[in-house]
This record gives sequence, structure tokens and C-alpha cells, in this order.
Amino acid sequence: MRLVLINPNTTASMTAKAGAAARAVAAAGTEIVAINPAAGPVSIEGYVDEAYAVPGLLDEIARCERSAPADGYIVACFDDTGLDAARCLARAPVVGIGEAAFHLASLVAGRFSVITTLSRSVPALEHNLVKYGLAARCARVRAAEVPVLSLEEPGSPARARIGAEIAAALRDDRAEAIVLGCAGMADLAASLAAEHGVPVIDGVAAAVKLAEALAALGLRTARVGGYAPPALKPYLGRFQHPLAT
Ligand code: 5HY
Repeated sequence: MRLVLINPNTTASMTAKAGAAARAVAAAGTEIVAINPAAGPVSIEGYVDEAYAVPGLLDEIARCERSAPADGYIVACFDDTGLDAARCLARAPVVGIGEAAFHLASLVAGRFSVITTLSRSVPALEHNLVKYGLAARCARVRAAEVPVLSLEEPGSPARARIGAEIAAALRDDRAEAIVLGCAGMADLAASLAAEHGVPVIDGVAAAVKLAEALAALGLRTARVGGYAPPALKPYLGRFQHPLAT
């Protein structure tokens, strides 16, 4: 099976990191292809970055669907940026790393806390938890106050700040598990779990296993209702309809 992981931001080192984290857990017969758009924000921190990342994400999905459709797609941004629109374009299942992580956390703990990067990213994650029906299982969405790209800098204080928030979550939130709220944290899950003695869920790994499961079960996104393919129509200005040939 072939899974395409799309990092919606344009930082290649994050794409490579997410691809490595995906390959580390992929089944023997699963090929992981990790890509990112050439245009768009270098990191997604809040609503405006999210909005400007979506066209690039959808263009990558549409390109894959035209040239080499995947057996599953992974949106490797913890906000699940553009996830619903991506499901309208792809025949195969599309799994967001945020949604995947929340669901797996709910299977191993009664209460979990999320540690994301900046405070401006928190409301979008809280909204997603309500949308996915898991808000009652999440004790709190915390921000370590680390910029997304600081996770790419060797020697940055990011890991220490994430660790401090984990300790606070276990102490103050009664959290029983931790969800890492950024694709750029994918390489930290195992060491943080060992350090803190609780399950620490990385959304990239969670999404790979859920995408494999959906593909193996032959489950594809429903083509009726909200995820029906978009009607062809003119798009004036800089954007082209993703299904226009
Ligand atoms: C992510 N931003 O996973 C999110 C996390 C965040 O560029 N990749 C990003 O901070 O919202």
C-alpha cells in the first residue's frame, strides 16, 4: 500500500521529519511518500496561516489523484488544516494527525491533555475536539509557547518547554496521557513517554496506522453529503478549480 503524507507548510525539514516518523511505524508493505507544497506559509500558527496553506494542500491532493492516486493520505498539520476539503478531492481515505491522535489517546486514557506550540493555535484545536466529539475526554489544550520552527533548531529550548508543560498537565490537569500538538514534535514522543511515564501520542504515527487500517478494510470516504466531490465551476482570479483539467 502507498500512503502520501502531506505537510501543508513549506518547510522541507518538517516534511522529512514527519516522513521519517511515518516510516518508523509503517507496516512492511506500506510505502510512505512525504511531500509539501512549494508555495504557502513556512509554518502554520493560527487561522491566517491555516487559510493560506489550504490551496497548496489541495493542489497536492489533486495532483496525486491525477497522476498516482494513493491508498491513503495524511494531512501532517496538527490543526488538521484543510482536512474536510481534502476528503472531497481524494478517493482514498484522508486522515488528519490531530484527529488521529485524539482518537488514539481516548483509547488508552480516560483524560488526556494536548501540548501544542503557541497560544494562538489553541482555539483551533479546542474547536476540533468539539467537532470530533472528544472535548469531554480532553482535560486541557496547553501551549508550550514555542514557535513551530524552533522545533527544527538544534539546541532550542523547545523540548524542555514541552516537558515542563507535560509535567504541569500531569500535576494540574489529572491528565493520564499526552498528545503532542504539532507535526514537528513527532520525533519527541518516545523519549517524552519514557521520561514522564505516561502514553505520549504523536499524531503522525497515529495517522499512519489509522490510514493503513482504513485502506486494509477497504473503507473509503463517503461520496455523498459533505464529502461529495465539488461541482465544477469557474474560479476567477489566481485559483484554478482542483478538478479542472
Ligand atoms: C503543525 N503548525 O503541526 C502545526 C502545529 C501548530 O506548521 N505544523 C505547523 O502549532 O499549529
